[in-house]
Amino acid sequence: VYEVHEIVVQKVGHVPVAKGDFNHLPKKVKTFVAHCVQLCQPRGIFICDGSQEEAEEIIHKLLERGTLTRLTKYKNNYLCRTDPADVARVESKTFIVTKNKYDSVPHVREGVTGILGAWMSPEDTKVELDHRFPGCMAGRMMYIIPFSMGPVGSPLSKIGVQVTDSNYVLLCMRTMTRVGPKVWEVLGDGSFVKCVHSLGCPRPVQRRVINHWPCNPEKVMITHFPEERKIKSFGSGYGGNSLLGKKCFALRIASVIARDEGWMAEHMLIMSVTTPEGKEHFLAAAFPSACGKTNLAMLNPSLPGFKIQCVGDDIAWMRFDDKGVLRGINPEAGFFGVAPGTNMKTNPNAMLSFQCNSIFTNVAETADGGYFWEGLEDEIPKGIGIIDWLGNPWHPGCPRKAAHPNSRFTAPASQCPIIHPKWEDPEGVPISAIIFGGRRPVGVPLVFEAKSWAHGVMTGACVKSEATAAAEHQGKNIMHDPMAMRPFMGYNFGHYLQHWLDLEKPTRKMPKIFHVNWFRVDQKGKFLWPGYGENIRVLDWIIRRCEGDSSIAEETPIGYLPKKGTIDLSGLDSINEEELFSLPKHYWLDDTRESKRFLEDQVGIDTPPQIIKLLNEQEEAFSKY
Ligand code: SAT
Ligand code: MN
Repeated sequence: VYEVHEIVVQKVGHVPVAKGDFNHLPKKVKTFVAHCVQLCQPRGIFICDGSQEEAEEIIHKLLERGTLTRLTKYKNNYLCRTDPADVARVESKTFIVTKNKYDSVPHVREGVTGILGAWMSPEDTKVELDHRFPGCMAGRMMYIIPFSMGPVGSPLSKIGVQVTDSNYVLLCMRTMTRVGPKVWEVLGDGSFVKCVHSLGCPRPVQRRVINHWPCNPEKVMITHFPEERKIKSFGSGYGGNSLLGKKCFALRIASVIARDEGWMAEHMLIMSVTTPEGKEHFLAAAFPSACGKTNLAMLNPSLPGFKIQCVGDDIAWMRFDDKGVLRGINPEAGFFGVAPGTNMKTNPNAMLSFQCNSIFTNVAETADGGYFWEGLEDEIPKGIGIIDWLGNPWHPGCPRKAAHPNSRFTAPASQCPIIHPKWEDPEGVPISAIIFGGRRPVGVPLVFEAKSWAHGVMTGACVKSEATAAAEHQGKNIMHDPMAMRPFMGYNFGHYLQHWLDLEKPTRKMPKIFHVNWFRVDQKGKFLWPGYGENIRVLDWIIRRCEGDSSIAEETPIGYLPKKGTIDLSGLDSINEEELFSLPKHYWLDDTRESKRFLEDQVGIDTPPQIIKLLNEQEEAFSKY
């Protein structure tokens, strides 16, 4: 309920303010909003206050229109089916815009297509955006969302303001970030990241709206202006394309801010492990999208006496404090996790996080008003009717997938039963180790430890993984995904590697760096490692290394590997340790040369010489291995 006189009196240009008080916004925000209004021509302006009533109002509207369906089995859970043409991040239409091309992307070898970010010139971008944004919100409400990445007011946090014409996006932003008037207070005259998002579907619509999900797949374009700390995203309402606080701000723009200010914005979970002796360690881990970060962050340990707590499942902002300790925060406030595969066995803590107040996008629905996806077969009533993510009847054994492989749950992090009591600590938590990983069916052992910080940076630069459904890529090919940041780089990847190398200082306690691979298979294609809760056995070894146990590791050309018998395998049968930890000489010779070629092709003269030197040493070591 808003005051009637405001509707009548307050206008920005010709556009009425439907909710909120425009005059009380910080000056820079007013200028920004006025510019967006003039450009996008919405029918009204809705200044969000983050309140519960506001959420109810938005949910009501979305239910009425049919974008959301209530999942009656739970309290305040909703299902959303998107246009099937808008289901994942669109990497091919994602650009970084800077005056100088090589601020954004490395010197790629002639004739090779760069994969570490795509640059567009300011001139070309202007032409593209001028074809899209003018009048793009006609007939739609423009929501103004003040949000904080990280606890509101924390010295490690940053503020953004997103305008969007999607109330689904507003609803998700409320879960994924911290939205509310307190943000205006903290912001004051300060600067903020400007986030402009439109579905690209002005009314009257030109394109048939499918599933009550307006979007414009043919014209999707996601542009980042790191120099202006600005993001403009058009045409998609899904995930990383539209929740601009997430990958666009917290990774692409923040990595540039981090470079300038001497910290790190990374695609990493943060978790704590408390050992049976009661010692707690915080770990940060980077895996490509849809490789099990959420599962690891909320691991349910199979070994007795261990306790896991979750700080974040996707993004870490980390900074060395004045004592030289690396401190990390989770800039997000919610989980946007992959649904398929999640069940009470693989990730009970995630399951318990989304029993209420959550949104499920592109999952299937059971006849009793529950969610369903691949992996929940044993957790739904036998024989119950199922409607798939496209709205068609579905039954077990049906060749089609019930849920889209990139279907997601959006849940408040505070609802996670093992959320760490310090997850909102403005100081962040001290990071003991950084872990890289990917889906590597052959050659790569379960775990190894880098020989030094620089060697760990090289290890991160060589991360590869099987493609997943998180973006538009097809098939199961192995893709390079250095530092798990390939789709999220905000600046020249060579400069980024140099930034990592430069973080090492004698006064700093550099975290140890590890690489893990839960996905190695045997000759028959069977996984060699059970994964999930059993991964605690690997974390246990990692922690003992962090505590300085030198008796459990032996040096190899790729780093330190566990000595035989030093990973606790008690209670597990038929683990083929030999195969799980083998370092096939020819595989690694090829792999090392391939990694070098990758850097030569993709990063060229921007590659820090130290990284090449370490790879040369590795190659030489394997040739004698
Ligand atoms: O769509 S998102 O980018 O938010 C999810 C992911 O790919 O990790
Ligand atoms: Mn991610």
